Amino acid sequence: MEDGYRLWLRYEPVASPELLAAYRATFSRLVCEGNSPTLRAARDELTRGLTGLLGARPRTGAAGPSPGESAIAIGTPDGSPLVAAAGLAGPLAATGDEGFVIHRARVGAESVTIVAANRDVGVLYGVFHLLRRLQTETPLADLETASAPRVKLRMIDHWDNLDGTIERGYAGHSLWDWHKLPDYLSPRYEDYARAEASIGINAVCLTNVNADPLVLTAEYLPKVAALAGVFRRWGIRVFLTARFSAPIEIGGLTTADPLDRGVAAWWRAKAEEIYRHIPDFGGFVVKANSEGQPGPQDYGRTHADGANLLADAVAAGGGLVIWRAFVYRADVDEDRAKQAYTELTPLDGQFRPNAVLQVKNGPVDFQPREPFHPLFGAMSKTPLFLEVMLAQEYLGFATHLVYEAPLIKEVLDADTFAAGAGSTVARVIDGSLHGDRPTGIAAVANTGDERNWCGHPFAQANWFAFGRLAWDHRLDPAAIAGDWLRMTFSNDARFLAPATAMMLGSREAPVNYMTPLGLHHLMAKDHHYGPGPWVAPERDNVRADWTSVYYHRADAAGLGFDRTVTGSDAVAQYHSPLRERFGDPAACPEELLLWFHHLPWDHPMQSGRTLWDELCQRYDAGVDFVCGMRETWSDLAAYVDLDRFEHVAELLAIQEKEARWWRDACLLYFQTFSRRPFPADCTPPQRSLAELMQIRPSHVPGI
Ligand code: BDP
Repeated sequence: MEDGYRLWLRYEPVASPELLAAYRATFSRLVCEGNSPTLRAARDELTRGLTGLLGARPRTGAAGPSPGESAIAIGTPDGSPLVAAAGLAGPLAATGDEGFVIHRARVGAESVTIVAANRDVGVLYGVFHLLRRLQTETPLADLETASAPRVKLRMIDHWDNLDGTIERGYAGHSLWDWHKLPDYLSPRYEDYARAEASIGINAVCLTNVNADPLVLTAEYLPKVAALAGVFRRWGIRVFLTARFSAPIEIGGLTTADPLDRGVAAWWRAKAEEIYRHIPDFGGFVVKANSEGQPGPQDYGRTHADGANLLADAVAAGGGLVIWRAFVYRADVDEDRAKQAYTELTPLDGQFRPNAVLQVKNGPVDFQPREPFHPLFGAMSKTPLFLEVMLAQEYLGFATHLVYEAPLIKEVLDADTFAAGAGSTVARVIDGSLHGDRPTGIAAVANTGDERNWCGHPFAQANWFAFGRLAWDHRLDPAAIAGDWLRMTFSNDARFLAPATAMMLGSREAPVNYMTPLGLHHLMAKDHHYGPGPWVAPERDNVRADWTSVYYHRADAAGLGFDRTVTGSDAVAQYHSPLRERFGDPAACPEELLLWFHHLPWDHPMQSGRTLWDELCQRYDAGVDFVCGMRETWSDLAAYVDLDRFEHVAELLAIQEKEARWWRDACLLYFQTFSRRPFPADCTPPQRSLAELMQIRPSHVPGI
């Protein structure tokens, strides 16, 4: 049964007879000189992959070739005489610690495909690359390549709690069985690490940003060390979240003041203890003074003081502190979208070299669409990592098919204009704009212990695409979708074209049926599932910046958040020419219009429609796209195994129902302000607003 457990690493037999014959002749013998745990993982993966793809296990050993056979050799010049003799010093020089070269060479009488790297982990990545190329039926002539990652830290952040729940997790419970660790090592840990390595992920933060200090205790560190021990051979370093008040909670101190010497000594000793357990410990991820978490401001200190305290503690071990820029305060009434910039930009230049700021893609919170975070253009002296979210907290959870690569690519390609045109977010985070520094990109995981890892079969594509973009942000979302579909389902062109089109359009669909034209934060309170445009401070007894009305500002005059100079002036946080472009309703991209402007209901749109009519049209377009996905998918039954076909079909039916729920709730609610009829071509809502406001789902996952 195809249950999705194998992800994109299925290694099904190559379907094309010609390619199969060519691959068989080329990869009949496997040579692996060297014997580290990582090299063994690479060798075993290649054996497994070739056996599945070619239907025969490659021969191993030093025996010479039989006529018509050729070999594949993997290794480093230091560990493998064969690789050293292949004369790859030139191309290898450009591939760094993690890159690789795949090259066809003659060695003596034999033609050998060589997967070479400077370090064993590069060999592992090269093997996965080669297997992907074979899975996607690449002609032999196109296999030659040299590749190196563009950012150093490619990280998955788990928001997993020690009790097994996952904050914003929609695919079951945590993969980490803390109770049975360190003695029982679930085989799934290895499968997880393999999957991460296959897409180039080299760092994993195990624990929730809303952190429990327990993970830093003597009871838990051996458990962490056991996981790190499994992950190490797959090139993965482990990070932990650090609760800022841990010195009080588990250290018995009376303060966590970052300038207190006792506190600094405590963190240093704690870091030393961690490094005794995990010599390659990556460092700490920290959420501080945000949404009720403790932090340096509790002692009148700055975020830099806090980050530097922890950075000094892990410096000796070669660790990093990843300080999250997702900070905003309950006691400040500045536009929430502005607060991180206001607080953090004055600190540029004050962070230790091993402290980085991790910035969400947009200034509010992983909404279906946001403009890029203005911090990316404003901290030239501080290394910035990009944080995106794979778990679909604001994208329909694991029930909606939403391919996120276009969203991630949109922010990577966004031009900050920090140093003139071409200063893209990608160039900020890969170090090419501001010079050598730690570089990285992180994603909030969408995995859990459900059999298929991510809940929705298509949610696996987001995990896959993130890894690929983290390795090379220039890749095209369509090409990544194509690879994933081929590896996960089928190489048949009749399947690939419609399925790729469906995936590519699936990002704009929730933007339209949830929050079109720059609207944002319209979801239900707390669990964030389903629409709640009516959520308001008094009505729901919640702070203003956690409500919908704070963000959409609907009134009789119009809709949207005025962030121009007449409003919160958030546009001023962007460089010219963006601040002028965003600040002018005639120049602002329509997809961000209501993010930056409060506009009359009859504001003329590019289509010639009024704002109200356009809003109705966009909500309808979102629903229509989901209906179209259902039709497309039903036409693809012949190419997909029944289990996964039906699973996706049923989830798409839920998605359609929920897209209608979003559209009807939002349009009926906004109509109470616009007081305009639905345009003739808009599908009239089936239920009343009162009825829709009554829907309060219980036990929603992931809180
Ligand atoms: C929000 C989530 C919340 C997280 C927070 C964060 O709703 O659960 O703790 O982000 O990133 O999206 O810290």
